[in-house]
Amino acid sequence: MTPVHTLWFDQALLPDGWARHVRLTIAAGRIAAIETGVDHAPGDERHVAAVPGLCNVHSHAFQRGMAGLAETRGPADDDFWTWREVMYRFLDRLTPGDVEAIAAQAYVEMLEGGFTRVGEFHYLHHTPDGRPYANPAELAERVAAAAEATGIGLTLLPVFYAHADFGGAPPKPGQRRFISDVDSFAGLVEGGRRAIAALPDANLGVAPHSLRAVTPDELQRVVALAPIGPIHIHVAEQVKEVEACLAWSGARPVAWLLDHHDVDHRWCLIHATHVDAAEVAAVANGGEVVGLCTVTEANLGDGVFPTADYLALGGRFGVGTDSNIAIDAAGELKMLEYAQRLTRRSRNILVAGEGGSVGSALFRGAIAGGAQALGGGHAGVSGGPGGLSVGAAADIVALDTEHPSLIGRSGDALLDGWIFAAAGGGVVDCVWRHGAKVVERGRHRHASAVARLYSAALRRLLAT
Ligand code: NGQ
Ligand code: ZN
Repeated sequence: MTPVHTLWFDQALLPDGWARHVRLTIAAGRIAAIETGVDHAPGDERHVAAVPGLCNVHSHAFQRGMAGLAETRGPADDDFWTWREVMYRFLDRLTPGDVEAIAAQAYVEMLEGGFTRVGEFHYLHHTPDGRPYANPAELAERVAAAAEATGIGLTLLPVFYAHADFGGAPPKPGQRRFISDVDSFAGLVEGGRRAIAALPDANLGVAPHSLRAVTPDELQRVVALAPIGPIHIHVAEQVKEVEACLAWSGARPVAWLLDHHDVDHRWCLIHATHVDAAEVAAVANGGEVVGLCTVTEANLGDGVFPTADYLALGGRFGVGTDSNIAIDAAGELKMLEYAQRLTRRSRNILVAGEGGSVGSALFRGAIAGGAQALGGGHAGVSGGPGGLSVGAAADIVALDTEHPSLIGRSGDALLDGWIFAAAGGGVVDCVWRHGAKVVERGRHRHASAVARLYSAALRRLLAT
């Protein structure tokens, strides 16, 4: 029998805007009906304010285990590339059990913060000595197990990684756990498909790691392995990367990609940080999404994407927690606006028109772009509309309107209070994922068990 239940909210953010007295009927994990302007009925579970769960378009779950461990200064100037060395040393020793325990902790934190789906950009494929596991998709299965245990929606993005730099440079020893050729990668994609088969509304795409890590020929063949799923790629995160791409091809990375591929709505350009005005316009006028991970981009000293110019041209974006240095959905949206305020020395930038709420514009933008980038909410089809709509997965966040930063507010002001004024969290009250309540009073139902496994893994890893 299909379980059916009803949730009633005093107010809820629907695709057309805030509505009052909203009843959602949930059946088999999906929103079967939406009524507005109705009284609650016996049997309705009642809450005050509902918003759709956000999509986290870009995560490397295992990096949660090294959060805060790369904040001491090295012998010379530190940058993205010295951080990457620290990251490579950390991942060197991870076992499959570690990968699962760390991912589960990361996913619990994502759900507790209001993310209900994650795009896992999964590139840790092999054993510590760089050989495939007996089951080549072992680590994808660990990621899927973490998603299953925590309930988060999973868009698995197996990563193709073959080279250390533009021009097909051979991989470095620190990259040995990532490396495939296109044929063995096709096996990883198939293994990924099997790994997620039992998960509700999981989705599968492919992720060529970056233009550095693939040759043009490999990129063509990897993209062809995902005829319908999302395609994610790191692009133009570092100035050095832009310069290397110019030296190699005469074009900047984003321009090169747009020139050589039919970059459509299935593509998500992660960290399109360093783009010139022509690239901004071309991406905004195309169908793709940019994946902005501003907390990580700040942490790694990447630079600032010209978000205001891009949005003014109608560009679409999703947000991601990437390195998982701090897993905080509202914090990602806040940093997006604050980076613009700091560089432009003005306020209330990423919203069009007088009277517009910045928090609401950011939240709704991230809902739409995130759904497009990860798909899955609508029967595994990339590009679903997202949000609380009939047929969508019941991925719902109830806000604690008694939080000091939300008191006395309604509608968009709740989003502004959450995003800008509620440092330290505490705003997310309940989260339903695929219709199941996985977070209550801000706490995931398996938080303690997941934390125990995480803590055992971390103690062992940090002791060695
Ligand atoms: C990653 N992370 O794959 O984890 C990358 C670093 C690289 C970010 N770009 C490695 N934030 O890009 O080579
Ligand atoms: Zn990344």
